[in-house]
Amino acid sequence: MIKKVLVANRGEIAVRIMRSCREMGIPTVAVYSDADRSAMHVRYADEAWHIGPAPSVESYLNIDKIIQVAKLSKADAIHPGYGFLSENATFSERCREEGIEFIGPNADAIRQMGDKITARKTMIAAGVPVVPGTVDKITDFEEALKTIREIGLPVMIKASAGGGGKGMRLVKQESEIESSLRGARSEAASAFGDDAVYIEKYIESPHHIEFQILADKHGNAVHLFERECSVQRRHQKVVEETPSPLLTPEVRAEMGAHAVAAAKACNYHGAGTIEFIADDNLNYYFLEMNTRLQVEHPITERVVGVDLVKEMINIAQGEELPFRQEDLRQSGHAIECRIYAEDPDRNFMPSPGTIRHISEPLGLGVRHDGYVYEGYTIPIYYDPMISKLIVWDKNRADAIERMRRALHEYKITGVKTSIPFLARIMEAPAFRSGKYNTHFIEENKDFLFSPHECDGICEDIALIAAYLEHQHKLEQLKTKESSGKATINRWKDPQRPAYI
Ligand code: MV4
Repeated sequence: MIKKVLVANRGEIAVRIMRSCREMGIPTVAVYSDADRSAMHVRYADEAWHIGPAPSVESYLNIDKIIQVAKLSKADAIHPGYGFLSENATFSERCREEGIEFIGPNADAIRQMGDKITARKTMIAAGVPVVPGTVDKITDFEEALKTIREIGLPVMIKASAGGGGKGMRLVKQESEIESSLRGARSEAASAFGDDAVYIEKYIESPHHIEFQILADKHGNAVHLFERECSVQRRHQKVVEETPSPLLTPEVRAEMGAHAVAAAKACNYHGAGTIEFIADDNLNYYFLEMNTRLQVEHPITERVVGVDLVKEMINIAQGEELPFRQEDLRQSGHAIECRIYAEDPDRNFMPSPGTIRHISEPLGLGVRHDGYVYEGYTIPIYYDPMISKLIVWDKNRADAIERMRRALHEYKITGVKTSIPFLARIMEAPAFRSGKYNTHFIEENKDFLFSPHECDGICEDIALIAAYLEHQHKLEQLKTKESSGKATINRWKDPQRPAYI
């Protein structure tokens, strides 16, 4: 049994993992950099250890330091969260060598899925549909030309060591093949230290649909249905929802079975995600597997009723999955919005700074996974995501209204945020109809970026006006009190602004 968990991460995900640990009665260890001395995960944990300077390579990516802290603090397991060391095979391996349980898959599965050419081969062998394209890496022009003539233009040249949109080239004409191949290979070599590339047919207007899976160490695996993640900007997810408005029950069941087959094909254990791209006609293909807990996991938790972090911990300590596939159902609809400290009106420039005021949305069907507080300064060194807002309701239309309400309640001043932009997405007819694909933001930019009343700056002005009015009233009351004429209790003043 796991006795103490070191969380090798920061921000909202570190706090979220520690919450499950606390519910399970497992003490937690935080690690933190110079930039995170006053961070929420440091305050939440049962103990916290400093691991180095602000830059990630010297702190949250420093394997030796983290292993050293695990030993000194007597943590017998490490949860890596997402990002940082979460998909680092060497780290998973090192934990095992040191007798520390890595709460995630073993090194072989991470390596096998991290290399996209190997992943494609594994999926083909397991009968999972992959995007038409090459099985082996492509090195020379003649080879590339032959393949491309077989599968037809347009194609994508992708780095085998890439993923998540890194190291990709779209090729529309034969004349572009030579330079794209050379460019993709040298980019892959410098970015990943591996110049292997492969070619896939380009799927026009795709939907990004991913299946959550859980697998234990006894050969049991289930899927927890899908997430639709087609609202993206520069390969950065913005809104996710489940169930996908695109899928039919039949296709969902079929894709789920393929997702389970994919997990079994790499002897997977832990939580993982099988990414597919699907076209409007519901043709779907395996894209890649993410061997970690994902940012958007809470929508699955809400609709399926499972705490994924608890399941990961139980799997790591050798337990069998507590449910079979037929025990799992999707109930209602969940949507997640990622709130970033960035300015949608200035091309999403990062907007680091100090949180002056925050009032978080609450109420029926709302979950807010965050880590910032009033007076907290968002460091420039890490991802600018402030929090995730997750709502649930019985159906999609009601969930959208609930998200609109929650975004309306959410007030942050001090930094610019993507909240007004997200509110606009909830109002976009293309989103509301459910008929959107990965080009949604690009195709709806006129609607999404047109000026409209009371977002951003207007909210700030309203807040300042309410505050000044309140101050003015207090001054009046003070004057009356000092002259002995006060008649009302200032705290019961019905004119008092609600949120000051
Ligand atoms: C593709 C594709 C079209 N055809 N592969 C982008 C992220 C990475 N996971 C794979 N990506 C894509 N791969 C083929 N063969 C289009 C994309 C793509 C995309 C995929 C999902 C969500 C948003 C996207 C935005 C642009 C391109």
